[in-house]
Formats: sequence, structure tokens, C-alpha cells
Amino acid sequence: MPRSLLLLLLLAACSEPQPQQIHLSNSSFEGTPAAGSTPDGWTNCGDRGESPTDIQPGFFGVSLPAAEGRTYLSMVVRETGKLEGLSQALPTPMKPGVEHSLWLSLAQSDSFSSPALNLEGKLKTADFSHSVVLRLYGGMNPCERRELLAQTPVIGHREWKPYLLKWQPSAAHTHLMLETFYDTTRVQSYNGHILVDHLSEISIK
Ligand SMILES: [Ca+2]
Repeated sequence: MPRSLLLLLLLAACSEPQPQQIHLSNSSFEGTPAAGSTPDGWTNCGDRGESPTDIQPGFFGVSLPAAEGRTYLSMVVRETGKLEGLSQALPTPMKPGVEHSLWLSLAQSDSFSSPALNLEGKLKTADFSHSVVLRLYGGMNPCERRELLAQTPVIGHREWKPYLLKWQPSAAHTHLMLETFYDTTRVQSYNGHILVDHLSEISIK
């Protein structure tokens, strides 16, 4: 083989386009609206003994139309310290040390009341209208919080707004997890919620 042809073949191999996007499964959380239901494509990461996230609208006083498609996710934090989350395996791993970004739509419902175990262990209707944040984690297994990748601001607005999250993973994570967390400016744990819809693909620079 002539050396010039070999060089061309080598250059072509080196310039083979690498995947620059990671597509998520059911990134718009479409499904049949139901309380305590995990959308197709996602794995529930909530604590045992607590109900999973909800497919909205239509439950606990949530009536906001979807930001995209027909349905979306509601996730809570509980005064008992319990969080809600879900995860999925990525079709290709993240790239360590490279900037990743993802858009998503976030909102809060005017009202959100749900039966919940209180600090005394009794089941009572509780007010979950307080604001929370959403965290993104990377991991090598379902529901693994190996690395905190990004966190949203505290979400208190009642209409959908787009947010861009950016991170540089330290490892080639194979799983992405979403989980609620408290507004850490509040002193005590509390009941709160967030509405989540329309995740984009993960873009890699
Ligand atoms: Ca949707």
C-alpha cells in the first residue's frame, strides 16, 4: 500500500466523528398520569416504604399543563429526610473532563398536598408546596450517587422555565440520576416539591 494512501486512511480513522450527544429515554416523562408511578425508561430511586415520583397532571392539586408533550414528573422532599429520585442507564457513557450540558424545564404547582407520614410516623395530609432543588448525579449503577454533577436553583415559580445545567464529569459515568434536595438555607427538613419536564439530550463539547 502506498504510504500516502496509508496516511489518508489513518487520518480518516482519527477524524471519525465521536458521539457528541447522549440521548435519554423518555426524556419528556410521558406516560399515563398516576400518583406514585415511574415513567417508562426510568428506574425509581426513592426509599423503600415511600411512594415513587408521580406522573402529572391530575394528582395532589397539580393542574399545570405539560411543558412538552402531555405529561411530566412531580418529585417531593419529605420532612422525614426522605427524597425522591429516578435514574436511567445511558446509551453511551459520559466523557471525563469534558463539558456536558442539558436543558430541562422546571416549575412548581400552586398547591401540592398529599398524604404523608409525619415525624411521629402518622399518615396525614401534608402541605408539600415549599420550594426545593433538583440534583443530577452520575454513577456506574442504577440510583448510584457517585458524583454530584449539577444542581438547579431553588424553584419557586408557577410557570415552566428552561434551565441549562453544565458539568464536567470526573469519570465515564454510565448512569444519570435525578433527585430532589432541600433548600439548604432552611434550618429544618420540610415537605416540598418540584415539577420536571422536557429534558434535552446531553450535549458534549
Ligand atoms: Ca412531557
